[in-house]
Amino acid sequence: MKIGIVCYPTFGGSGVVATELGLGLAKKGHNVHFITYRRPARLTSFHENVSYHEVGDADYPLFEYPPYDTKLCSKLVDVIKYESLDILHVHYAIPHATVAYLAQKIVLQETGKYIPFITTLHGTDITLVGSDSSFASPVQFGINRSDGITAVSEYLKSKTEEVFHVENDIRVVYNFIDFARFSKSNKDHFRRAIAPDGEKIIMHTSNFRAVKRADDVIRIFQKILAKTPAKLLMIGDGPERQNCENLCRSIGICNEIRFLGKQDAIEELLAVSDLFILPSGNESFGLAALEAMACEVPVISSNIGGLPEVNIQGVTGYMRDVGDIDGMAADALQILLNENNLAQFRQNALEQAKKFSIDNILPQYEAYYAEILDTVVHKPVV
Ligand code: GMT
Repeated sequence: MKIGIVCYPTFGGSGVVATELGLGLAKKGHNVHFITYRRPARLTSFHENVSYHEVGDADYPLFEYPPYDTKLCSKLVDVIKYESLDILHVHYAIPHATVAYLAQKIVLQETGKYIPFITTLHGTDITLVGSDSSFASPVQFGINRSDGITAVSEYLKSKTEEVFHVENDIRVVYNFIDFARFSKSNKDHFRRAIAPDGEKIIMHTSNFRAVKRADDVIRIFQKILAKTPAKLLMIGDGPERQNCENLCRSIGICNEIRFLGKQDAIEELLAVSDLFILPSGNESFGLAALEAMACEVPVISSNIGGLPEVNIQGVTGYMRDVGDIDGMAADALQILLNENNLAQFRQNALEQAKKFSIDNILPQYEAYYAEILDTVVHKPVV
């Protein structure tokens, strides 16, 4: 199949899922074309069957707000026509679903060919931004005009159906993990550098948006630190990072916390971590938690959104209500203070992560593409 993938190129979850999906499909012999405004963060080298089409700037003095949607649409039309795509898969509804619809209509008018598009809903496109009334109409329209819709958890499917009037079935296809990359490796030299006196290593990764509640991580860590020697790795960057740095300075625990910024090889840091904390105010799936579990790191998380579909209470970690810092700290200590307990949680985390192996999930996307292409053959073109 010739597949066009539209995504945000950032370190955020939707971009990671889109890129790993494209690379996985290319490995299986499909031709994959990534279309976005910057090289996707996880597309770091040459891959057979993979092309990248950059959407350029719409730079003209008249444009106080450069019309990215129009530039993207124009690039989509070009790639669909000249690379003879079979199907388009757009990740994150805003603005990709409506832009794909427009491109589809332009190509149909210019060539008579109907190219179906699938929209994958990732989370904040529905929960935060999509339900903001100023975005709602185009998002609902884009969802309903998609030839196929997927959501990354049962929670997100229900939430979308609750917030929008959805005319078609939404297929749940979970986030996935590639064990060829995410599995525990021996990085003892990292452990010695980070925690020279055998301290426990706790980790958080995110884009430091307010929804991630990264400041809760620091407060939970402060309580852990009161009971056992530990180090905290804060990975990623974003709007709340400075506040988090200020918080750890004001409570005087900076020597135990390292802000490492954006990192490419997260798996090497997970390899030396004992616990992962994700106290988000909302999370449609929680890919970061799955990556941790694949590397045998138990998870302390909130019990919100799709997290209960990933983190199993008392088995792979623990969950608490959003903002329950005391509860999360107590659960963390419950795991960390007993080596046998920690070993069991590590093993359980790995077993649970295996359910989301790329080998199980990628064929679900391939089957869905085939199903949509088949439907389109039998659908009257309008
Ligand atoms: O976590 C973010 O805010 C980034 C966001 C994105 O779309 O880039 O992530 C969302 O998509 C991920 C991949 O499907 C999910 O694993 C995350 O749970 C989801 N984030 C939220 O719902 C907050």
